[in-house]
Amino acid sequence: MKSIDLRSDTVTLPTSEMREAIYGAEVGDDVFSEDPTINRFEQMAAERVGKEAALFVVSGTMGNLVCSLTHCARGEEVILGDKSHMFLNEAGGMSALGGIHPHTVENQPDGTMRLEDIEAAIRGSNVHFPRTRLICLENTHNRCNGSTLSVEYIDSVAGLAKRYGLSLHLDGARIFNAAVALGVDVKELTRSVDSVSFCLSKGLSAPVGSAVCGSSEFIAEARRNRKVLGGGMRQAGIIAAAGIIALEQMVERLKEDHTNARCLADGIDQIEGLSIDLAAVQTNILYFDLVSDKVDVQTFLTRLGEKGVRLLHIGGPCRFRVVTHYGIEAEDIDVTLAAMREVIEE
Ligand code: TLP
Repeated sequence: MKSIDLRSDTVTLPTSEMREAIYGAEVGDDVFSEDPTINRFEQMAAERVGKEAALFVVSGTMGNLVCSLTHCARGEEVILGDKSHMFLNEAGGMSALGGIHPHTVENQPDGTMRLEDIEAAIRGSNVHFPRTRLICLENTHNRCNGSTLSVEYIDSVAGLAKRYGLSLHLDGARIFNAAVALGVDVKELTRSVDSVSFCLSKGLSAPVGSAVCGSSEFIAEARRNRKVLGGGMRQAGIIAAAGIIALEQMVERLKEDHTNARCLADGIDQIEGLSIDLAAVQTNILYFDLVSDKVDVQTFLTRLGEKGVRLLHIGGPCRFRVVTHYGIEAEDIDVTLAAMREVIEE
């Protein structure tokens, strides 16, 4: 029985091209900036998102943390969504390690924060207040149905940030999903942000790694902060080699994941006992609720697991998240839907 693991796109395995690239990677000491594969990857990453420079980091969490530390001094404040990954799922790293104060603003179901809410959260000059320094966006928005932020929206937040002398960071863990879903070049989505981090080890299937991109000056300082965190690696080209393949070969195929998610959502919508907001599904992440009185949440999860289908129980008492990715084929969607039907009917 094939395991259909829909818990996350982080479970993706490296392709054979990645394994070969890893095997053959030319390497050196990256703390001396002498790893040719890392240097190539960083140049490629920067070009891809239209920034001057890039830095290879081990994870999305490290990428966001390095950016927060680079933008903000201790006691300064970051405005970010109340459902953002940086706020909910990064172990409070910015506060724990950077003394940075998070100020949350409500995320709308489409992952945006209202401009007026952001503006209201910006602090005036007052001895009692922390100083606002940074605004963070997330695209696609994990907890808000994997929704995309449009170029216009990002530019409008950037305009607001500029007016108040603030920086703008984009958690672009799945920025290529957003670009593919919106049909725009990824550069459009990053053109007005000061920094962006994106992940290689989600839908792009590399085993490890993320990139942080921004101006040369910003990346020089970010490199220092990565070192502070113990993230200065030596022959790191071994892992960046897979990242190069990820950027070269794995971006366009993300649309297959979106198609599979759409088929899954349509199928879930047809199952009595499950409830889904179809209009919210835009990329490879979807959420649905179990509303059946025939089966409880734990039994639903366990029985699906016995049939080889794994999901995450997250986001609400009866809510589940499903993420499609490389390795999940169209026929797996049919198997998943049949399993869901059986578990509710049994
Ligand atoms: N998200 C993971 C879990 O942490 C929830 C997942 O399975 O979706 N930004 C966003 C928007 C993310 O979704 C994630 C990971 C990260 C940052 C952190 O990336 P990693 O796991 O590489 O530290």
